[in-house]
This record gives sequence, structure tokens and C-alpha cells, in this order.
Amino acid sequence: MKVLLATRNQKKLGELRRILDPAVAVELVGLDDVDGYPEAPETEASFAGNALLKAREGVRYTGLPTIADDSGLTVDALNGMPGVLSARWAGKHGDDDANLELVLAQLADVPDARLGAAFECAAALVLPSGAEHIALGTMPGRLIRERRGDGGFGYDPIFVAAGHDRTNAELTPEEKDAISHRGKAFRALAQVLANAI
Ligand code: ITT
Repeated sequence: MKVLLATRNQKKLGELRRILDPAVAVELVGLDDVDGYPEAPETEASFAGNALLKAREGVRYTGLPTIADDSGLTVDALNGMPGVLSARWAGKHGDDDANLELVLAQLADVPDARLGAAFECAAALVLPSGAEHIALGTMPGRLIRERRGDGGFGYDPIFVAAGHDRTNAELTPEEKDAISHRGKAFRALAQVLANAI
């Protein structure tokens, strides 16, 4: 059975495929596989609000069970920002380099002891019946001031998860999935999906 992942982010899609595939026998398609998809802006103030918004749109447009997530980095010293604005913190949606550099610049005078941060994810599943499910996941950790590693995406090169020495960008995809905010949220949602279809 086909399930839509309402995202164009190929790296995110890859992460979600690795997580969901073993759990449920479904064919996952992304927004690039749907002709003329009318993508609406993420206007909600919470990760859960945006995830639900995107999943509802997916069902409305395709009629397929739709999973969507909204995720981002919350930095203690920035009062939880960039938060829902993580993907466009420097102004242009998806400019990972500029977003990361802006966060580093904003933290230049913040002492190392106050570089606590977390990745957060809300994952939503909306079914054609109208049933809605939400799962949340958090990965606590801290930021470092220089990039390390080539893996992952977004803020991964400057994020070290709690209990780890390597940045997220230095972890293998499997290592990251096992501890990531999205891994946690999607493993929970995969159970719901398996029971629902
Ligand atoms: P879709 O909305 O199409 O799903 P997106 O890339 O815009 O894709 P989000 O709205 O969820 O995704 O924004 C997430 C942003 O938060 C993303 O652009 C990164 O900057 C950051 N982010 C989220 N998860 C991350 C992760 O695992 N590693 C690094 N950065 C992450």
C-alpha cells in the first residue's frame, strides 16, 4: 500500500524510509513523486501544528494515508529558537549553510557551558478516514563552535548528542536513526501505522 511522506527533503525521506520500511510493508512516496503538489507554507507556532497541517494537506490532495513531520533545533541560550523557524532561520528556506552559520554567530559570546540544545520532532499520521495521530521525539545535546563531519544535514555538523563525542554528522545513518528525534517519533508512529492499515 502507498503512503505519502509529505516532504521534499531527500535526506529526511531517506531517514524516514530506513526507519519505517522494516516496521511496515508500505511503499513510501515523497512530494516529488506527486504531480503539481500545492505545497502550503508552515504557518503554525508548534512542531505538532505544522506536522498536522502538512499531513492533512497530503490526504486532501492525494487521498493517501499521509505522514508528515516538522522538526528543528531548539537552543537553550536562544530561548528555544530557531525552533519552528529552523529551516529558514537565515531567511531562505532550506539554506542549511547560512542557517548554521547564523546560529554560530549568534552564540559567539555565549559561554561553552550554556551551549545546550535539542533536536525536536513532531510526526503526524493522517488517514483518509480523518483519523489523526501525533508522536513526539527529542534528542538532547549541545552545540560546538566548528563543524565536524560530512553526514546528516542541517545543523548536524555542530550538534553533539548527549552521551556522545561525535557530532551527528560523524555518526553513521543507523547510529543517528537510533537516537534521533525523528527516529523516536517515527518508530512510535510506525506502530500506529502498522495497526491502522
Ligand atoms: P519538509 O518541511 O519538506 O519536511 P524541511 O527541510 O523544511 O522539509 P522542516 O520544516 O522539518 O524540514 O525543518 C527542519 C529544519 O530543522 C531543517 O531544515 C534543519 O535545518 C533542521 N533539522 C531538523 N532535523 C534535523 C536533523 O536531523 N539534523 C539536522 N538538522 C535538522
